[in-house]
Amino acid sequence: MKLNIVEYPDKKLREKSKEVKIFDASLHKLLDAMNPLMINTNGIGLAAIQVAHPVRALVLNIPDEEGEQAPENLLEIINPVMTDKSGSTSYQEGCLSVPKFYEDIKRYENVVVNYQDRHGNTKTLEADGLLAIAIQHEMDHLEGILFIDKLSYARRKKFEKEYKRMQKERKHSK
Ligand code: QAP
Ligand code: CO
Repeated sequence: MKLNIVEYPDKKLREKSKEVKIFDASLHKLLDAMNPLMINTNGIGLAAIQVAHPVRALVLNIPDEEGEQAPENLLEIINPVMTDKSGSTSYQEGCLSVPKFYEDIKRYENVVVNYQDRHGNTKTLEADGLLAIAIQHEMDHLEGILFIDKLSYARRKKFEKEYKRMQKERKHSK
């Protein structure tokens, strides 16, 4: 399965993703293609809508102390629902769909998420640290929300200007 990352300002990223109801081979194929794409593009999280599949599925792989993304640390999260949240933290976020741009974003410090695995089994995840941040970022994608939407008006303006300039440069070097 050949997947491409959808980049801002593509309107596709604004779509609300649909609940997964069938946990079949086509879902497994999508997840199996998303995982290596995330790793190969230096990502720690990727939502299906970022590869143009508007379904409530995402993958995460938070690097360990050595900075390695071990296959056994891969999380496949389907139909997530946040059941608890607390605290506040801030982190310099990026996004594979908004290349080369990073900004401090405020998130909950601790979250509890109910979700399903690739077979439809129900699971609960209690997360803190980078995992908690990443899961909030990825769950926003399911609603068509990007981290740049959380910037102040002034910072968003600055982003739009910088991003447009960068896209022009990228076009010329293609
Ligand atoms: C979301 O983001 C996230 O601009 C996942 O040139 C971000 O994997 C969760 C990436 C921060 C928690 C904290 C971005 C790779 C990867 C880029 C990513 C880039 C190459 C972003
Ligand atoms: Co993202």
